[in-house]
Amino acid sequence: MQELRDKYIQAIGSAADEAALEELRVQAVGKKGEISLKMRELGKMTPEERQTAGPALNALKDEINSALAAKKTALADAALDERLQAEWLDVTLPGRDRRVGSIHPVSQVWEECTAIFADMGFAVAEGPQVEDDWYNFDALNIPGHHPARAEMDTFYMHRAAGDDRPPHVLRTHTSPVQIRAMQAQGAPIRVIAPGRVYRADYDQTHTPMFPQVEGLAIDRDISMANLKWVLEEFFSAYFGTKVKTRFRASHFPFTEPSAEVDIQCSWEGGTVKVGEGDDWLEVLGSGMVHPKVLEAAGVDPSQWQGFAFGMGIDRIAMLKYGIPDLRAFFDSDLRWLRHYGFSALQVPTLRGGI
Ligand code: 2NL
Repeated sequence: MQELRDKYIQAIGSAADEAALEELRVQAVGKKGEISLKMRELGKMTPEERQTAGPALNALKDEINSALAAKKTALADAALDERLQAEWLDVTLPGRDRRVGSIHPVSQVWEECTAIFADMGFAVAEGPQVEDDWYNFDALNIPGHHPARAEMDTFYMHRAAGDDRPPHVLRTHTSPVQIRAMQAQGAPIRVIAPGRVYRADYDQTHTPMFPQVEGLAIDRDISMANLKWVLEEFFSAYFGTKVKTRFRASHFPFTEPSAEVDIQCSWEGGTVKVGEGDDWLEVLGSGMVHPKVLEAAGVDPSQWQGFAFGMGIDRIAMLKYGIPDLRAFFDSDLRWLRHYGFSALQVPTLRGGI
């Protein structure tokens, strides 16, 4: 009996896990376990033998059962301790740095413009940034000898010796996109062409790449009056307040007549406010598309007419968000973006609201 006890107490003490413990329980006190079998043998004993063996077996059974229960608790505690060791968390550690990013203000303004013009029925057209000089100049009524070609400070692509294809340029405006759109879909057409344009010009107010949006509406009887309405509607939606426009006669080779467009503003304490006051700020060029341009794009000028306009996006982004220096757009430091109130989670919405 003592041997039996020692065997089980020792085995229970060194059981590695609950499964081993269960196996021991079955072996010792299970229905066909060693102790149960011994209890069954009590019947064959003499009353005297039974009197000592009975209580001893019962006591052994109790002892083993409580050893099993104690070991089970010890195993569970050990398992919990192990988890607590492995899964601890130091809540006093500083948080991990989050990567921060933001949609560039120019991209946001592009989105805003796209949304506002979309409301007025304009689709977005896109095209190559490296253009054939026919699309960038000739189709726009700017022939080879025209001073505008020189004025535009064009970047020409390198040509290998013997390559006699027509010159390619970095587009100086997004007008070629609209020429391509007219060739592809003909008239009537209403598109805007947002995109990067390039001119070899670099100083306080010019960067060699700048973002532009051009617009084009061609139909049977589109007029300058429609142009004025579309632009006032656009600026009012973009700045979130009624904005008057002023047209001044101008000249572009691709429009006739041509007009420079100013928006109403006030100048006070060195800051510009759009949509109030008696001052004017030049923001875009526009006009009625020249018949030669329509013809070059495959649109019959005796049947169709319309307006076009072009504006720099950096200018109107600076005006809306109070950014004083063009160079901020090319800064990779996010602090200035935060300073002007741009954050990663702000997404442009319709009608100029942020
Ligand atoms: C400016 C002036 C302008 C256009 C762009 C245009 C496009 C086609 C036909 C005719 Cl396809 N015109 N675009 C017209 C007038 C002015 O831009 O100062 N932009 C910054």
